[in-house]
Amino acid sequence: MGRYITLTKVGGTRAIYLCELEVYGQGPNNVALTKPVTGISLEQGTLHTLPYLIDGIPDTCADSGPAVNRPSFQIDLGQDHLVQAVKLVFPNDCTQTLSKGGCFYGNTVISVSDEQNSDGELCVRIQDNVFQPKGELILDCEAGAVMGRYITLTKVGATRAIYLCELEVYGQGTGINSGCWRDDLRCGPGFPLPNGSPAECDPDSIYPCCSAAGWCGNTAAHCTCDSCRDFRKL
Ligand SMILES: [Ca+2]
Repeated sequence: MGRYITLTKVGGTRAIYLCELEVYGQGPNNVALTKPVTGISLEQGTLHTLPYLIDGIPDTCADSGPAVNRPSFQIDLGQDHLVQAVKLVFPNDCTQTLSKGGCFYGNTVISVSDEQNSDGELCVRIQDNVFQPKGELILDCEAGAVMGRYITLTKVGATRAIYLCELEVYGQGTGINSGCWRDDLRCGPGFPLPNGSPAECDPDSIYPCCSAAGWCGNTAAHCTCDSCRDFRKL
């Protein structure tokens, strides 16, 4: 168990020359990563920032734009999940985003539902309108876990916009995926779907290509190598 992987040539005097160091293991999966996200009651001009909510990069933030009534973000997990916890990642510099309501997260509800544009069942409520400085907030669902496909974050009764850099969701899928790709971002013949066919990569996500090693991604090693497959072109 650990976070950092170190490769060392012990006692060596020669340099290290290596083309790839891959690591395999298990950790808690953010099941919201790269999933489709929509804004409810948002202005069209701010919709382009919505993917920043689920791109896995803490420095990119989604902005719901000018004050709107009851602003919401909704993530489509693609299939039912038993959602156990969520993590909110806030902007690095709240003073730059106060005018956007960047770090105030009181009276905020995170819910799980089976239907789009529906609040569904409560996962967790942030009661007090507290100032959340830079950093993150990890919250367990109050009832332990809630089953559903759509995750909705709503500022109830708010007139301030939402400005949030990442909404991570932790839970377990049911194993049933309506698409041709897997939640663990593996792909190719070595990583089949439940029906036995090779897993693809979601062409509408930020990881649309399958590498020779069987990982969905977006670099040249995923998209343009001889044995790579770019599912946006298929
Ligand atoms: Ca982000």
